[in-house]
Amino acid sequence: MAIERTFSIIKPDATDRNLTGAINAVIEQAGLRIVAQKRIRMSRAEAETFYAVHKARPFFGELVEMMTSAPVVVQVLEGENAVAKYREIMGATNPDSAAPGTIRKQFAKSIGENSVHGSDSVENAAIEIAQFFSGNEIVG
Ligand code: RTP
Ligand code: MG
Repeated sequence: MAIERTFSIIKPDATDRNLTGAINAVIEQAGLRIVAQKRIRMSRAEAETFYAVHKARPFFGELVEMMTSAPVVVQVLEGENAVAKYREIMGATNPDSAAPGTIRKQFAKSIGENSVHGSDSVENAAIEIAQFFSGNEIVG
């Protein structure tokens, strides 16, 4: 099994409800290690860059508004198959479709306010990590 790193965001709807610790407990219980973490207020430019792939989608404006509306916690998670494992414990984008026990099933409010982000590939994880962390902030 490959040891990977993935990029995670605890989104505004979750920080707003004081759920950082509860979500981190799910992450750690799944065997993923939080090797970097900081609480930031995402700027509009950062959110637009981060979600640039969704620029043409009808929900893009709403998504940028949401991501900049309150603090987020950005994280690097490390472990075996970290990218796929985190997507699995996050659950489906829409919490109504998410499997029982997943973060989104337990905590998400809606398809937009869905509590967490996780990278969808090892390649994108590296790009996303580099957007928010310098190498010396990640301690494996
Ligand atoms: P993420 O990128 O945040 O980890 O989520 P994901 O892969 O499960 O979903 P994706 O399709 O990449 O969508 C990115 C985020 O955009 C918001 N969204 N809103 N209103 C809507 O129909 C809608 N669809 C997506 C969500 O916050 C989603 O996580
Ligand atoms: Mg995505």
